[in-house]
Amino acid sequence: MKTVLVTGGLGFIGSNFIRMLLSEESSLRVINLDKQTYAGNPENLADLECDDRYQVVIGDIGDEGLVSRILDEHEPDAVVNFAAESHVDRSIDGPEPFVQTNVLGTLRLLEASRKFLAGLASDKSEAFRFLHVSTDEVYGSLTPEDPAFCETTPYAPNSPYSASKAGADHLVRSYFHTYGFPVLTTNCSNNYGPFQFPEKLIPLMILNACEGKNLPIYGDGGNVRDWLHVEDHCSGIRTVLDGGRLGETYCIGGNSEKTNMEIVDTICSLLDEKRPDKAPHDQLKTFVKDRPGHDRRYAIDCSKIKQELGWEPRYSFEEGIAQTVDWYLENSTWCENVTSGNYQRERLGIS
Ligand code: NAD
Ligand code: TDX
Repeated sequence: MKTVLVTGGLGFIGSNFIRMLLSEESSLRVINLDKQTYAGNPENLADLECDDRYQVVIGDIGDEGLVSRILDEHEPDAVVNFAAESHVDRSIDGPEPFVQTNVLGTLRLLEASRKFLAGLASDKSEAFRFLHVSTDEVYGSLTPEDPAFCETTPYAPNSPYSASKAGADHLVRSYFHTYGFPVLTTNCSNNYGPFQFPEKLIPLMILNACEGKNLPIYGDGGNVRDWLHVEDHCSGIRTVLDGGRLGETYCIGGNSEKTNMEIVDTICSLLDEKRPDKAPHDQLKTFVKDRPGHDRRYAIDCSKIKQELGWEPRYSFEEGIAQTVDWYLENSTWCENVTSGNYQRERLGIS
């Protein structure tokens, strides 16, 4: 039986990844190390509570002693690192936790994993992989005419969030070149889909629109992101874990560039169909002050992962966004527990 240590698996993408792994392979065990910050929600994996192939450990990737104990006890075949502070606006309000977790935490996770690998028998150590999940934001911002980001685009991070992710990516790279440590890195575009915390654009707009609240659009609404359904991101990570070349980075994207205004308009039209009593939802659109240092455009050229490993996104944006709106409408208990803060009651010791 293979074992994977996933970090940050109570968050949006990590929880989708764990569910995908366990549904695809019966002979797999997953250990989920998660600090359970505000972004870590145990309800994201409530369906796995009784699955004895799944175990969660509440703790910090920056706690090297804890990470070493988990590695020694479970002897995983791979580590997949999702754990991070992930929201750009929060990084502008307070950069320090981003450096703590994204840079220092990643370093400690790397260091514990490197020491663990050194003690493994050669057959097991040859198969071991450390996959680091990163973002396209490390490449900076594009003009409308620029070609899309690819693996050779120079790093030019513009926010404390992207700077901290860039720092982590460089450390991961250095472990391959310095120690021969078997790393893989993925740099992905904006994700959307079930279980995303409603501080990010798409779930925020869906939930605000349902509640008749304003839909805050930063600046002129013309900023462009390349949207990828979370299940496609997870299948891309799986593909790289299984077949990626050691030390390489792989860009993952959705071939789906949209302005923020297009995203909000699409969500409003879908809600007009599904909740006609509250139409037109687009009357809630409100222009607000722009995000400082707001990157204008991101786009990913994912031809490397397609050509080398045969990966392509399965969802069109139209299918994915309709499925996502339906998911938020159908999962009102999850949404209420997140918006009320109830999902944190156990963590905060409130009965
Ligand atoms: P998220 O904020 O939803 O989840 C992050 C998870 O990490 C949470 O469960 C949190 O409790 C946990 N965590 C935070 N600090 C930790 C620590 N010190 N130790 C252990 N666990 C910790 O984030 P997400 O959107 O699921 O993103 C996951 C990863 O994917 C991140 O590394 C992010 O940079 C990257 N990424 C995200 C996107 C996106 O669009 N969301 C796109 C590309 C890459
Ligand atoms: O209320 C809002 N209004 C608005 O106009 C919010 C929350 C966002 N926006 C804009 C800012 C961005 O141009 O929407 C766009 C998307 O914003 P976010 O959802 O905050 O995502 P972004 O800043 O693009 O970063 C996301 O994608 C890359 C994730 O949060 C990162 O973790 C990932 O690395």
